[in-house]
Amino acid sequence: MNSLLLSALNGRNKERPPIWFMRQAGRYLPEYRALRAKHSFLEMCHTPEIIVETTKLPIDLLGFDAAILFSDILMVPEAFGQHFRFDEGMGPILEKPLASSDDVKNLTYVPVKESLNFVAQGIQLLKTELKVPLIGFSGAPFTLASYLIEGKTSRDFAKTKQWMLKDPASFQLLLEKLTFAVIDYLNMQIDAGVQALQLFDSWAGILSERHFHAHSMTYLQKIVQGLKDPAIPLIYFCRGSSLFATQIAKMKPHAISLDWNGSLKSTRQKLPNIALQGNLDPDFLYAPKETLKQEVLCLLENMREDQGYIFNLGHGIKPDAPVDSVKQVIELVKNSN
Ligand code: 1CP
Repeated sequence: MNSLLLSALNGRNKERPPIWFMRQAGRYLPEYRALRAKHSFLEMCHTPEIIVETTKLPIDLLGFDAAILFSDILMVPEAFGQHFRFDEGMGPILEKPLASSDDVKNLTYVPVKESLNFVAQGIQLLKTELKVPLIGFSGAPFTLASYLIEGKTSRDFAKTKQWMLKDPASFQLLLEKLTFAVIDYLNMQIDAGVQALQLFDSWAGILSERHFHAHSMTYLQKIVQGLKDPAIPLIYFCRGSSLFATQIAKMKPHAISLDWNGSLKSTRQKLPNIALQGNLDPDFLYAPKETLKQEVLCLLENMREDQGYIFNLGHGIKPDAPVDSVKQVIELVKNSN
């Protein structure tokens, strides 16, 4: 069993850093696209055997040190009867986005063991097959709320922010309902056998510092406290994490996944006792080989002998990223001793 990730998450890795990429089980892989040609994205997320097959693709083909469960953050809304569609080239679409405080009051939660049991089944099957740790995940309440309100990908999150400012009570109720579901969902994944968890609060970085505390950190704290096994490490990610790292660390997740705006080295100087993950700009995967190499070596040098460092991108890999660049990065990290 490859245990580099778990050692690093516990700040005790004396070997080379482990490497995995956010969105590693996705469209940049021709083998993913071949599977996707046969099934809709939702069918893939809902079928335990396909969850297993897709999760394993980047491990078997490229040799990452950890697997992340193939699923989507927009499964949790299904537990409230809110089903997203994933149209080709459009991203997620919700038929009837939330529009009033009554819509929030009327959201009824069906426990994940009933509504999302296919995720637990996928994890149980994966456990018997993987030789690397399995990372489970959930979207964080703020980011899930923003999809439920906007109904789709947003550039400025205008509806979400306006709701948050105009009707803070129902916004808070929405975040509380989602927090309850997220805790239940992550605990189901722990029961099924994941060895680490990542919380994606992808869009919380649009908030001011005070609102980031109120609408993201408050709920991160509840989630950390609500997990049934504190030995299962939790990684927190948002765009903006390098700006908010000190605030995030106070909530005591095991690790912060950093975007590429800040430097790993200066974050480490401020925060000596938390694992750090990141933070290659995904656009470097399109750079000439030598440029990419210099950037990766620079990140590795800055974190040399750091016992709590995990190599990753600063955000998810894009659908058209060249596979050869991914292979090059993995090789550089694996030879970095
Ligand atoms: O058409 C297709 O084949 C679907 C493409 C796709 C894939 C492969 C989507 C739709 N989601 C996923 C998988 C996925 N999503 C994983 C799998 C595990 C992995 O390989 O990492 C994970 C962890 C996610 C998480 C996710 N979904 C996030 C958080 C991560 C991040 O990048 O910030 C978000 C914001 C989503 C929403 C979503 N789902 C799919 C898309 C294209 C999007 C993003 C849309 C947007 O930009 O708002």
